[in-house]
Amino acid sequence: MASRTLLGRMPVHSRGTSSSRQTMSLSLAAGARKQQHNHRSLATHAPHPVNTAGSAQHKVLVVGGGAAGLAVSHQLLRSGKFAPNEIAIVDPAQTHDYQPGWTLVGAGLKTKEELRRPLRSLIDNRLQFYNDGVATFTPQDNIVTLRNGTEVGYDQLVVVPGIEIKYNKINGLSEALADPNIMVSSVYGFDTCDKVNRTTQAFRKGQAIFTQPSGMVKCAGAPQKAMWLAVDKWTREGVYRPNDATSSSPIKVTFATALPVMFGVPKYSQELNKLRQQRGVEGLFEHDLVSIDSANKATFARPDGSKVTRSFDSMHVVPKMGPFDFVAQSLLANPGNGLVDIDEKTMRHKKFGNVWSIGDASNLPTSKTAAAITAQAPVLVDNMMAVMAGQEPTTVYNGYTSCPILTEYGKVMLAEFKYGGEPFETFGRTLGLDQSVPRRAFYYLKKDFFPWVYYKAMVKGTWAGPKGFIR
Ligand code: UQ1
Repeated sequence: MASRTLLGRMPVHSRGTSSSRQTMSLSLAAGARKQQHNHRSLATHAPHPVNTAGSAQHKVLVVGGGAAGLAVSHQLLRSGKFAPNEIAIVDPAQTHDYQPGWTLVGAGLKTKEELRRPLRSLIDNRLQFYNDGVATFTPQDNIVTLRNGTEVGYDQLVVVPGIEIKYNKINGLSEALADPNIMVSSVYGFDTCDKVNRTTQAFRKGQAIFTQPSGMVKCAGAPQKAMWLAVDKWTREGVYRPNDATSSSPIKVTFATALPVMFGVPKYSQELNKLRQQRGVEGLFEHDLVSIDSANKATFARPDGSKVTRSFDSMHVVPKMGPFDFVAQSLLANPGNGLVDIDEKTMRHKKFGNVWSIGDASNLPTSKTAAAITAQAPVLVDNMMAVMAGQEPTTVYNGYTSCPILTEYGKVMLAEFKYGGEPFETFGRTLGLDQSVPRRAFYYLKKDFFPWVYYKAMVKGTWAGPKGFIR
């Protein structure tokens, strides 16, 4: 990324009033109903049971108003090829969170409120917004049925609802998180990310455990970011002594991960394991938290089927995650993992040629991060536009993803890699830096620049990550 692209060139965004938005969407909804009628009368076989709560038709229907949904919708809109309301977004949420910032909330560096926006405020007036969830996909008929019964037809479908945090897959976790007197917290939710900071502040003595589960997670580095920041704080305050961690240190720290290594990419994993050893942190590898038995006891499953119970006084837990049921139980899902089954190069569904996905909900074999979406969204948009124009999808995604790993207050290791766990470093290519070395400049990228550029440009469709600003 040329540094020039980081400067200026901020998009000027004009918005209609909310009343003009309403009038427009009402008149278009009426037009859309007519189209929908035509669409249905052309059907050659009996459709699935119809709830006649309403219907509509769009050129592009985007399921999900998260990082991926907003980036894709606005990039499509900016192509200039769509009339108002030809693109629609479906999402039941009232709010949108900059989730990569939740580790910073856990560290006391930001408030969760400053990372949150009303979702509606992030959606251009020229996009139709269905503020509702999806009940079912019927891709053989090009229909998405909303929870309120509305049937929405589409030419192209983008499925980007993210993945669900499944708190109840670890026994006792929901109860422990909800109880302010139990020292269990998690940066993985809006409700609990600030409890992480309160817990870290209050903890002065005893055994701290930081967990990482088996199975899919978003941002595989976050489990240890939470740990490195707490370790740094406790060290500065004199309650953790890294060089004497097993004997006289008031606090002892354990990283209990279901993985056999610190991180999935060998280059960064090696450096992180060195940090772990230097900092006196016990590594419990292949330990998968399955239950919180009491305020002080936790049980882990081992690969051989055995169980290990450990005492803790404070614990940071990363819950299990997985696809939403409405995705996993649909024809769009990969039968193995329940994620949207797309081609790893083009983002196009393997069976339904007018269905697309990226981000956490997709089965792309790369790490699930907002940074990955910066690279995936333009590929999806290019290829979908090609298909809409009757051409073949030829733009290819190389698997780019990134994980800015906070290793202490003031330093970040900027892991960037592509398919195959191969490092693909922006500042390695441009400046010759080794990004496995934690640096102050990367810390400011993570803490200040990325949150800024996210709301300023990425959700508006004008940011392509390492490629800089796009029109
Ligand atoms: C990025 O663009 C981005 O989005 C705003 C992030 O925040 C979630 C990131 O963590 C990263 C690494 C990028 C990639 C951009 C550069 C300049 C490396």
